[in-house]
Amino acid sequence: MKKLSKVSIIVILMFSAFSLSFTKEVSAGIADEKFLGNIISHYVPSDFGVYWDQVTPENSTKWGSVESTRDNMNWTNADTSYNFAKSNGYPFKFHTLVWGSQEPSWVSGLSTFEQRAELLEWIQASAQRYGDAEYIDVVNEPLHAPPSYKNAIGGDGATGWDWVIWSFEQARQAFPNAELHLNDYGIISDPNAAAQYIEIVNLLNERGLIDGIGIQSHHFNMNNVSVTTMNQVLDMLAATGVPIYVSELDMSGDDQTQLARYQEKFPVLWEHPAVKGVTLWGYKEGETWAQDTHLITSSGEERPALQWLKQYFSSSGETGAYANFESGLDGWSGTNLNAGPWSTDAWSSKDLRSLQGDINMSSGDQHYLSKKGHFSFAGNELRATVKGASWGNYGNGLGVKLFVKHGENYDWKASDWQTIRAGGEINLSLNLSGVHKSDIREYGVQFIDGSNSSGVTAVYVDNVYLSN
Ligand SMILES: [Ca+2]
Ligand SMILES: [Ca+2]
Repeated sequence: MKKLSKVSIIVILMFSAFSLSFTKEVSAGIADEKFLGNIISHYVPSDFGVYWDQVTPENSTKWGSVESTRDNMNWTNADTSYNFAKSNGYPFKFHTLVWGSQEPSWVSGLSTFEQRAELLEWIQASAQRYGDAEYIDVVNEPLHAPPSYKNAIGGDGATGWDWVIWSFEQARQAFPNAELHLNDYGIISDPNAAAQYIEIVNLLNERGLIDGIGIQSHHFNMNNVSVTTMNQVLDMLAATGVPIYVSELDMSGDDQTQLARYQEKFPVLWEHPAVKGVTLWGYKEGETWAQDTHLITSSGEERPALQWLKQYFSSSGETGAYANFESGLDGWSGTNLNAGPWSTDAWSSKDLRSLQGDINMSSGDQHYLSKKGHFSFAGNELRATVKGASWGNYGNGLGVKLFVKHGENYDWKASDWQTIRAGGEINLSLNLSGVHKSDIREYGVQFIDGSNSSGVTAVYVDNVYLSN
């Protein structure tokens, strides 16, 4: 077993109940130090621990919720979340100290002197009560919702973000044992916004004040974002060296639309090596903030996206690359295909389905079935089973190779050529020595058409996994 974080070890020691990420931490290398969390509102759902192993209060640790009347603190719902997290060994994120929305209505009318004093009271009272929180959202939405009292705590200043730096300095003193996060929306879908966000991250990082970059990743940013943009943004954020936390994930749609979105996009977030945890923003119908983002219906049924998520966590294997194509493309795509790719029941080497792409053969032409993104492999060998359909003219045979592209220069490593004839099937393996396994950019199967080949055939890939 790979090294586990302190939190993971505590979770393993304390629990016999299974949660998605608990299972993943025990059985799957890619999840060693990641959590899959959710929010708690005013009560703890009885099935929370079945699915989630990190807690963020939805509203109850916002300043306006706690201190709606000046100097009269109401911690009831915050305590519910915190006590549940602590008694179950789940990391707790305090959300949030400084934010221009949902601040107490009485703050904006105070003098700057009083604003600053009240904010310090709020930070210190929070730290006194929740000093053992693992994570603190120190400043929420700096790009979108600066607080009314911004000028009381440094304003823009010489750096342009003096008020954010001041907030993190206060938080570091008040919560010396917590990881301090910045949090905002509109990042995952917008490289320009990410670049602006990174300016703040770098100012904090130069001062040793930031431990995590929070990206909210709500449905209005996630539903239609491309995987290419997601990977671009994640790589930009990762280049700061500060870990990334997906902090408020939701995706909406009818059952099939939501499922497709989760299948395509969740693995991009989860499998990125810089992403250390994912928190979803609600899961029960009627209790999420936005329509059609729920994962469990009001009658208690798991929607397809949640069923898929469970399968993804239970089957993604020991090592970080796994595709069985039983419920979709598993994030794979095709290059130079005649049609596809799609999940098919026409052939399989494991379970019932595989990935199929149709290719038009012409001597020397190349085709690919692969997964692009940013991945971390824990195994020493990549394996897959490949088959060609019985139709089409294979000429002198279809060449097949397993390949990876790794590192920022997308260095190429591939297995030796194997050749298959029409209807042929073969197991491929690729030794990963010399490969930057924590920085995989693409992996899959390359097909090269044999001399004298012609016509359309189908190629299939199944049972992709890493082995030691
Ligand atoms: Ca006060
Ligand atoms: Ca399969």
